[in-house]
Amino acid sequence: MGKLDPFDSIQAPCLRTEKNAPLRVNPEPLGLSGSTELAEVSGRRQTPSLRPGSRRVDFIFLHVPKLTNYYRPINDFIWINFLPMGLLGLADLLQRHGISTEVVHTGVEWIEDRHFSVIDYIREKAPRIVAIDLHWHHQSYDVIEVVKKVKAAMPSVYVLLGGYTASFFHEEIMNNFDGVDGIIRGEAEVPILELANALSQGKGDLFSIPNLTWRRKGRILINPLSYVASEKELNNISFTNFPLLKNYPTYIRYIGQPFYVKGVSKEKNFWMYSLKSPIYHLTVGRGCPVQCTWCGGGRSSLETITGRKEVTFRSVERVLQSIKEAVSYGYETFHICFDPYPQRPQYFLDLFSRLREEKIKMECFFECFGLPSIHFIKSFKATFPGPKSLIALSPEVGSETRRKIHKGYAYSNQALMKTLDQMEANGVFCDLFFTLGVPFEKEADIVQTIQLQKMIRERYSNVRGIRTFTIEMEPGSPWHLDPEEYGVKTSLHHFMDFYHYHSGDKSAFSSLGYWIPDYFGEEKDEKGFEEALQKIKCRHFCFIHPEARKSSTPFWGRRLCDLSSLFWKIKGLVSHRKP
Ligand code: B12
Ligand code: SF4
Repeated sequence: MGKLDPFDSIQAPCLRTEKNAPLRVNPEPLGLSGSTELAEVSGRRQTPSLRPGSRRVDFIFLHVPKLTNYYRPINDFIWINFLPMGLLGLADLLQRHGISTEVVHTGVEWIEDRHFSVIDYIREKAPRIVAIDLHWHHQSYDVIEVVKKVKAAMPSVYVLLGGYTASFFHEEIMNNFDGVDGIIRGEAEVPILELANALSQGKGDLFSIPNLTWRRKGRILINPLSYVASEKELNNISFTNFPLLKNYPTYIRYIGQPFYVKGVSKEKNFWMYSLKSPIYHLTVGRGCPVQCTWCGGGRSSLETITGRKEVTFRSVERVLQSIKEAVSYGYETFHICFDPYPQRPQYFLDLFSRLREEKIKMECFFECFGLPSIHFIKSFKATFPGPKSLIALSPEVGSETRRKIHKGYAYSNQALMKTLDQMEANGVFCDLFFTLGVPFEKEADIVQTIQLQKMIRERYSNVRGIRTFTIEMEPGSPWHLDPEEYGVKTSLHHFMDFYHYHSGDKSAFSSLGYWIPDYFGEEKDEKGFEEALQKIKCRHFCFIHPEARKSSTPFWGRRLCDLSSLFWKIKGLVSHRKP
């Protein structure tokens, strides 16, 4: 810890006088990010047991998904079921430093026991800190409701939030919800450890804790955003201490999609809606060097939200170790959504070569941020020859002009075809992702997307799925920061807008949070825009398929949607007749 007189460090210009006005605290002069050493991690460890005879824990992480959602083909569902990929790393870090820690996923608990009370559970465990991730904006309402309940039941518990959405709206959240004691913005390893240590020592002054927004005598204080994990620190984090997560076998086996259909059992969710292979989200590194217009995690958004200015990779050996550990917990496929330099694949060539050397047999779902090189394609095939492995490409739209505006790593349709040819020639399966309803797009552009999809479907037998999703308004993305520049209208500016927006059963599959006034020329509001887009989506882009790995043509997709809807209606009638 730096030896700093905390009171010297308040920046004068930010000393606003009104109550609740935030104070910004000066950067720690000694270089804070190195002040707490993250202990070395070696191999797979057993979870240290709690104090003998004690059922207490010091620290509870809660993951609270959005519990109420509706979409016609799947009826009611739970959304945002994946933990933030860094969350188990935080829990493990605390546990390793002698702070007994547990992670509770309220969605998993709902699956296991419909009567589970998170408040009773926390009361029984009597932690000093309850930390809730508010990473995805969809969680906004549900997380705050849990905050209110925890604070009402246990006023002395320190309630902490973190994750991208909490980070972006930190000041507004603290101003509006007294129950939130602190928010760690951006990356949290060193800050969370320092905070947990400070609170356990009864320290009230938290000036030296990086990235923390906190309360002191009725004021909100904003410490500098000075901690971003270095390569060394990322290498010292263990992301696979699953036993810290309550009911982790259920998480590993049954949380295979961000959505979980409420009306059927976990086994049926697995068989009907998942990819039927437990999928591990592998942390390869952090950061993105480009900025897509819709993304709240591109270069400039990350700099604002987390202070990260560059891309950092974990070492190949550490990633390999995570993979081995994930396999030992029953994962069969790993998902990589980190591809900062698509045309410079050396890191992945090295990683794949080590996987081959170690004879690790897993499937891989790789989301390419641009187009993969031929070396990557060949190496991918050699490493993942299995039937479930694939490379996902996201051309997003058929129009090259629109693609160039919106996508960080844009490419021409010709380059896309060439890549698909190479993938087909090497026997690599592919999933394609598209969107519609983006700024500057016109109805005529949609025709280009339809034609491109049709051509790909006819030409490439290795393309297993073509899926089209609408995009949502993401906090901190370029459209969100400057909707006018993009000709977009939105009601989602502030945290409170997201909070109210997500208090109903709006579904991420059909609600966008914005509308574009001159897109069709007739629609006058968000609802009209969404309905018009949904009609086009159903008619030209429906992809639902009885086999979650595959996608249908729109004609068969619509038939399945009608059938599913009938199924839910009958199921509803039958269950209502039950005494
Ligand atoms: C990899 C990734 C995925 C992966 C893995 C997700 C996962 N399990 O975390 C997959 C593909 C599965 C995915 C899915 C989705 N994603 Co995503 N994803 C990303 C991506 C590309 C990288 C994320 C990353 O690097 N994380 C690493 C870091 C830094 O975060 P972290 O380690 O998990 O957490 C750190 C901090 O956030 C913080 N923290 C996290 N939790 C907590 C809790 C507490 C208490 C504290 C104190 C701190 C804290 O500390 C951690 C360690 O330092 C980002 C874009 C980007 N470049 O950032 C989008 C992004 C995060 N995803 C986004 C979205 C919208 C989604 C989906 C909703 C998309 C969809 N419609 O399906 C789903 C949601 C899935 C779910 N939860 O069920 C948005 C989120 C925007 C927002 N603010 O809401 C982003 C920003 C992209 C975008 N389009 O804008 N995603
Ligand atoms: S490539 Fe685009 S969508 Fe992907 S993380 Fe970077 S900015 Fe976001």
